[in-house]
Amino acid sequence: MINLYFIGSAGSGKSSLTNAFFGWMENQRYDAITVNLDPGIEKAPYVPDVDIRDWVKLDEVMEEYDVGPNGAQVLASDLIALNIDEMKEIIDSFDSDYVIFDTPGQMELFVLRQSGKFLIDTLGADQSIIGFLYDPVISKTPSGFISLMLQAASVQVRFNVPFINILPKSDLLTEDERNRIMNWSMNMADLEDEIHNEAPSMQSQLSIEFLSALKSFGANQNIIPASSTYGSGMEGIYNTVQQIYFGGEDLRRD
Ligand SMILES: Nc1nc2c(ncn2[C@@H]2O[C@H](COP(=O)(O)OP(=O)(O)OP(=O)(O)O)[C@@H](O)[C@H]2O)c(=O)[nH]1
Ligand SMILES: [Mg+2]
Repeated sequence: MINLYFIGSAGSGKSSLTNAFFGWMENQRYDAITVNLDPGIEKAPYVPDVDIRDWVKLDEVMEEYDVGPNGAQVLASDLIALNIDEMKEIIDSFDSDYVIFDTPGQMELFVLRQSGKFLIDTLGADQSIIGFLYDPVISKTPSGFISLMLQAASVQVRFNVPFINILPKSDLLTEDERNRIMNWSMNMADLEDEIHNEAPSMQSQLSIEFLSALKSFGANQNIIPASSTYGSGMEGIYNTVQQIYFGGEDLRRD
């Protein structure tokens, strides 16, 4: 069983990708289920097989604890931890090859608070993989892309499980923009050149320092362009996950 977590900033396309990737797997007759971990999700584009809202609902937390939406997000993410054992039992009962997790909109709650790490560890860190979503609009500029690389690195440090980089909503980018971003993810030297070409500033100096740290961290790893709207990139994601866990071996179809 592989646990695949889609993590990314608010609105980066996690829920849509959960839906698109699950749909693709189903089409290929692979065995997968979806788990919604977002207690505040209003309308999921898919019907989750396991839903955190069966235990914790954001609007109920707001009412019960008399807190606003942001306080409720914090509380809810801690409350999730209390229900993990029960959730694990249900997930296990599906005995599925792939479990696709849609994580909460507020990425920092899942990444930085104890509950996210506790959840991944309890459900099995040694069978987990994180798909990190790079917001396509932010990724267009060198400094934006570097900021996202830093964010990705901090998620990687936090969870310490295999990691893949995804460029979601790639249909919103021109082919040139897409190629440029894909090249940056592989060739940090090109990214550095672009920053050197900018007018020198505090920001560009910082970007270069960060890049050098990212280089020694080994952050250059190719990014997989995907579009949930057009269903593209799903095979790339699947092949990369299989490569990491099974050396490229295909799943048996049912
Ligand atoms: N053009 C395009 N739009 C997309 C794609 N995927 C998602 N979107 C749109 O982007 C917006 C956010 O998508 P979601 O899937 O809800 O993103 P999310 O990361 O789950 O959002 P939160 O859970 O609120 O943080 C929605 O309006 C989607 O319709 C895509 O591949 N292409
Ligand atoms: Mg969502």
